[in-house]
Amino acid sequence: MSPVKVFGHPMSTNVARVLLCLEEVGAEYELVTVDFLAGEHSSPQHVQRNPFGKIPAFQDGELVLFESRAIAKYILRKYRTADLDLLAESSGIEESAMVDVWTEVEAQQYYPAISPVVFECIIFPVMRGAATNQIVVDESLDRLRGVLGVYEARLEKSRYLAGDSVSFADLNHFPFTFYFMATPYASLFDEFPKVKAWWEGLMARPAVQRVCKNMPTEF
Ligand code: GSH
Repeated sequence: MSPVKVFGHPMSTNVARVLLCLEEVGAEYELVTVDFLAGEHSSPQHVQRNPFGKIPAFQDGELVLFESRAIAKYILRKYRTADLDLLAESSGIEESAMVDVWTEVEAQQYYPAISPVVFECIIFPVMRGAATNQIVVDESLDRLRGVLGVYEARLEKSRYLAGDSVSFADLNHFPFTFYFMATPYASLFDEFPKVKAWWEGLMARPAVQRVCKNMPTEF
Protein backbone atom coordinates (compact mmCIF):
# COMPACT_ATOMS: atom_id res chain seq x y z
CA MET A 1 0.00 0.00 0.00
CA SER A 2 1.40 3.40 -0.93
CA PRO A 3 2.17 5.68 2.01
CA VAL A 4 0.00 8.66 2.86
CA LYS A 5 1.24 11.95 1.44
CA VAL A 6 1.64 15.35 3.06
CA PHE A 7 1.90 18.28 0.66
CA GLY A 8 3.75 21.18 2.20
CA HIS A 9 7.04 22.39 3.57
CA PRO A 10 8.62 21.10 6.78
CA MET A 11 9.32 24.66 8.00
CA SER A 12 5.61 25.47 8.05
CA THR A 13 3.86 25.46 11.44
CA ASN A 14 0.71 23.85 10.13
CA VAL A 15 2.65 21.21 8.22
CA ALA A 16 4.70 20.48 11.34
CA ARG A 17 1.47 19.77 13.27
CA VAL A 18 0.63 17.02 10.76
CA LEU A 19 4.16 15.63 10.59
CA LEU A 20 4.31 15.42 14.37
CA CYS A 21 1.18 13.27 14.48
CA LEU A 22 2.58 10.99 11.76
CA GLU A 23 5.84 10.65 13.68
CA GLU A 24 4.06 10.01 16.99
CA VAL A 25 2.09 7.11 15.53
CA GLY A 26 5.05 5.78 13.53
CA ALA A 27 3.22 5.97 10.18
CA GLU A 28 5.00 5.63 6.89
CA TYR A 29 4.48 8.83 4.89
CA GLU A 30 5.82 10.84 1.99
CA LEU A 31 6.38 14.59 2.28
CA VAL A 32 5.81 16.16 -1.13
CA THR A 33 7.45 19.56 -1.02
CA VAL A 34 5.24 22.52 -1.86
CA ASP A 35 7.57 25.47 -1.52
CA PHE A 36 5.39 28.23 -0.10
CA LEU A 37 8.32 30.64 -0.06
CA ALA A 38 8.35 30.23 -3.87
CA GLY A 39 4.53 30.58 -4.10
CA GLU A 40 3.89 26.94 -5.10
CA HIS A 41 0.89 26.75 -2.74
CA SER A 42 -1.03 29.01 -5.17
CA SER A 43 -0.49 26.72 -8.18
CA PRO A 44 -3.65 25.25 -9.78
CA GLN A 45 -2.34 21.78 -8.94
CA HIS A 46 -2.14 22.58 -5.23
CA VAL A 47 -5.42 24.51 -5.16
CA GLN A 48 -7.10 21.28 -6.29
CA ARG A 49 -5.88 19.75 -3.04
CA ASN A 50 -6.56 22.74 -0.80
CA PRO A 51 -9.11 25.18 -2.28
CA PHE A 52 -7.77 27.94 -0.02
CA GLY A 53 -4.30 27.62 -1.54
CA LYS A 54 -2.64 26.88 1.81
CA ILE A 55 -0.35 24.17 3.10
CA PRO A 56 -0.69 21.47 4.25
CA ALA A 57 -2.82 19.18 2.15
CA PHE A 58 -2.96 15.46 2.74
CA GLN A 59 -3.75 12.43 0.62
CA ASP A 60 -4.61 8.88 1.61
CA GLY A 61 -5.58 7.00 -1.54
CA GLU A 62 -8.64 8.76 -2.96
CA LEU A 63 -9.15 10.86 0.15
CA VAL A 64 -7.74 14.39 0.05
CA LEU A 65 -7.89 16.57 3.18
CA PHE A 66 -6.86 20.08 4.18
CA GLU A 67 -6.82 21.99 7.51
CA SER A 68 -3.96 20.76 9.67
CA ARG A 69 -5.98 20.10 12.84
CA ALA A 70 -8.51 17.98 10.93
CA ILE A 71 -5.73 16.10 9.11
CA ALA A 72 -4.01 15.47 12.44
CA LYS A 73 -7.17 13.93 13.92
CA TYR A 74 -7.64 11.72 10.87
CA ILE A 75 -4.09 10.42 11.30
CA LEU A 76 -4.55 9.75 15.01
CA ARG A 77 -7.79 7.85 14.32
CA LYS A 78 -6.40 5.89 11.38
CA TYR A 79 -3.33 4.68 13.24
CA ARG A 80 -4.93 4.34 16.67
CA THR A 81 -4.00 1.21 18.62
CA ALA A 82 -4.91 -0.04 22.08
CA ASP A 83 -1.66 1.45 23.37
CA LEU A 84 -1.66 4.63 21.33
CA ASP A 85 -4.87 6.62 21.37
CA LEU A 86 -3.90 10.29 21.38
CA LEU A 87 -7.54 11.43 21.07
CA ALA A 88 -8.56 9.21 24.04
CA GLU A 89 -11.53 7.99 22.03
CA SER A 90 -11.30 4.47 23.41
CA SER A 91 -11.01 5.71 27.01
CA GLY A 92 -14.55 7.01 27.28
CA ILE A 93 -16.50 10.13 26.38
CA GLU A 94 -15.33 12.08 29.43
CA GLU A 95 -11.66 11.52 28.58
CA SER A 96 -12.13 12.33 24.90
CA ALA A 97 -14.18 15.41 25.86
CA MET A 98 -11.19 16.73 27.82
CA VAL A 99 -9.00 16.26 24.74
CA ASP A 100 -11.63 18.15 22.74
CA VAL A 101 -11.77 20.97 25.30
CA TRP A 102 -8.01 21.57 25.33
CA THR A 103 -7.76 21.12 21.58
CA GLU A 104 -10.34 23.91 21.23
CA VAL A 105 -8.47 26.00 23.80
CA GLU A 106 -5.40 25.79 21.57
CA ALA A 107 -7.39 26.96 18.53
CA GLN A 108 -9.56 29.60 20.27
CA GLN A 109 -7.30 31.02 23.00
CA TYR A 110 -3.67 29.99 22.63
CA TYR A 111 -3.21 30.31 18.88
CA PRO A 112 -4.80 33.80 18.65
CA ALA A 113 -2.50 34.98 21.44
CA ILE A 114 0.80 33.39 20.43
CA SER A 115 0.61 33.44 16.64
CA PRO A 116 0.77 37.25 16.17
CA VAL A 117 4.10 37.27 18.03
CA VAL A 118 5.45 34.56 15.72
CA PHE A 119 4.05 36.30 12.64
CA GLU A 120 5.41 39.72 13.63
CA CYS A 121 8.84 38.56 14.83
CA ILE A 122 9.59 35.76 12.36
CA ILE A 123 7.14 35.02 9.56
CA PHE A 124 6.44 38.54 8.21
CA PRO A 125 10.08 39.68 8.39
CA VAL A 126 11.36 36.48 6.73
CA MET A 127 8.62 36.03 4.11
CA ARG A 128 7.79 39.66 3.33
CA GLY A 129 10.77 41.63 4.60
CA ALA A 130 8.27 43.50 6.80
CA ALA A 131 9.19 45.32 10.01
CA THR A 132 7.83 44.01 13.32
CA ASN A 133 4.73 45.82 14.57
CA GLN A 134 5.62 46.21 18.23
CA ILE A 135 2.11 47.28 19.24
CA VAL A 136 0.70 43.98 17.98
CA VAL A 137 3.51 42.07 19.72
CA ASP A 138 2.96 43.82 23.07
CA GLU A 139 -0.83 43.35 22.98
CA SER A 140 -0.41 39.69 22.08
CA LEU A 141 2.12 39.10 24.85
CA ASP A 142 -0.36 40.51 27.38
CA ARG A 143 -3.03 38.22 26.01
CA LEU A 144 -0.66 35.25 26.01
CA ARG A 145 0.34 35.95 29.63
CA GLY A 146 -3.34 35.67 30.60
CA VAL A 147 -3.75 32.41 28.67
CA LEU A 148 -0.59 30.92 30.18
CA GLY A 149 -1.94 31.74 33.65
CA VAL A 150 -4.91 29.47 32.93
CA TYR A 151 -2.56 26.77 31.63
CA GLU A 152 -0.42 27.04 34.77
CA ALA A 153 -3.47 26.45 36.97
CA ARG A 154 -4.51 23.50 34.80
CA LEU A 155 -1.04 21.93 34.85
CA GLU A 156 -0.91 22.21 38.63
CA LYS A 157 -3.76 19.69 38.64
CA SER A 158 -2.76 17.31 35.85
CA ARG A 159 0.47 16.38 34.15
CA TYR A 160 -0.87 17.10 30.67
CA LEU A 161 -3.65 19.38 29.47
CA ALA A 162 -6.33 16.75 29.04
CA GLY A 163 -5.30 14.57 31.98
CA ASP A 164 -2.39 12.45 33.09
CA SER A 165 -1.50 11.16 29.62
CA VAL A 166 -0.14 13.06 26.68
CA SER A 167 -2.74 13.69 23.98
CA PHE A 168 -3.35 15.57 20.78
CA ALA A 169 -4.35 18.55 22.93
CA ASP A 170 -0.68 18.85 24.00
CA LEU A 171 0.92 18.00 20.66
CA ASN A 172 -1.22 20.60 18.94
CA HIS A 173 0.70 23.34 20.76
CA PHE A 174 4.03 22.31 19.33
CA PRO A 175 4.38 24.32 16.08
CA PHE A 176 3.70 27.86 17.25
CA THR A 177 5.35 27.35 20.65
CA PHE A 178 8.45 26.07 18.88
CA TYR A 179 8.81 29.26 16.87
CA PHE A 180 7.75 31.47 19.79
CA MET A 181 10.81 30.11 21.62
CA ALA A 182 12.95 31.56 18.81
CA THR A 183 11.55 35.08 19.38
CA PRO A 184 13.04 37.53 21.92
CA TYR A 185 10.04 36.79 24.20
CA ALA A 186 10.71 33.12 25.02
CA SER A 187 11.44 34.06 28.65
CA LEU A 188 7.71 34.74 29.14
CA PHE A 189 7.41 31.01 29.82
CA ASP A 190 9.77 31.36 32.81
CA GLU A 191 6.90 33.07 34.66
CA PHE A 192 4.93 29.82 34.46
CA PRO A 193 7.01 26.92 35.85
CA LYS A 194 4.43 24.19 35.24
CA VAL A 195 3.92 25.36 31.65
CA LYS A 196 7.68 25.55 31.12
CA ALA A 197 8.15 21.99 32.41
CA TRP A 198 5.25 20.77 30.25
CA TRP A 199 6.84 22.40 27.19
CA GLU A 200 10.26 20.95 27.96
CA GLY A 201 8.64 17.52 28.32
CA LEU A 202 7.03 17.88 24.89
CA MET A 203 10.32 19.00 23.35
CA ALA A 204 12.04 15.90 24.73
CA ARG A 205 9.72 13.55 22.85
CA PRO A 206 11.59 11.67 20.09
CA ALA A 207 8.85 12.45 17.55
CA VAL A 208 9.12 16.17 18.31
CA GLN A 209 12.88 16.00 17.92
CA ARG A 210 12.53 14.33 14.50
CA VAL A 211 10.14 17.03 13.27
CA CYS A 212 11.96 20.04 14.62
CA LYS A 213 15.30 19.09 13.12
CA ASN A 214 13.82 20.41 9.84
CA MET A 215 12.58 23.66 11.40
CA PRO A 216 14.97 26.62 11.66
CA THR A 217 15.67 28.26 15.02
CA GLU A 218 17.61 31.28 13.78
CA PHE A 219 16.31 33.95 11.44
N1 GSH B 1 -5.88 26.74 9.17
C1 GSH B 1 -4.98 26.23 8.17
C2 GSH B 1 -4.36 24.90 8.64
O1 GSH B 1 -4.31 24.71 9.86
O2 GSH B 1 -3.99 24.07 7.81
C3 GSH B 1 -3.91 27.29 7.93
C4 GSH B 1 -2.99 26.91 6.78
C5 GSH B 1 -1.98 28.01 6.54
O3 GSH B 1 -2.23 29.22 6.76
N2 GSH B 1 -0.79 27.59 6.06
C6 GSH B 1 0.25 28.56 5.76
C7 GSH B 1 0.20 28.93 4.31
O4 GSH B 1 -0.15 28.14 3.46
C8 GSH B 1 1.62 27.95 6.02
S1 GSH B 1 1.84 27.58 7.74
N3 GSH B 1 0.59 30.18 4.03
C9 GSH B 1 0.69 30.68 2.71
C10 GSH B 1 -0.26 31.80 2.43
O5 GSH B 1 -1.15 32.07 3.26
O6 GSH B 1 -0.14 32.40 1.37
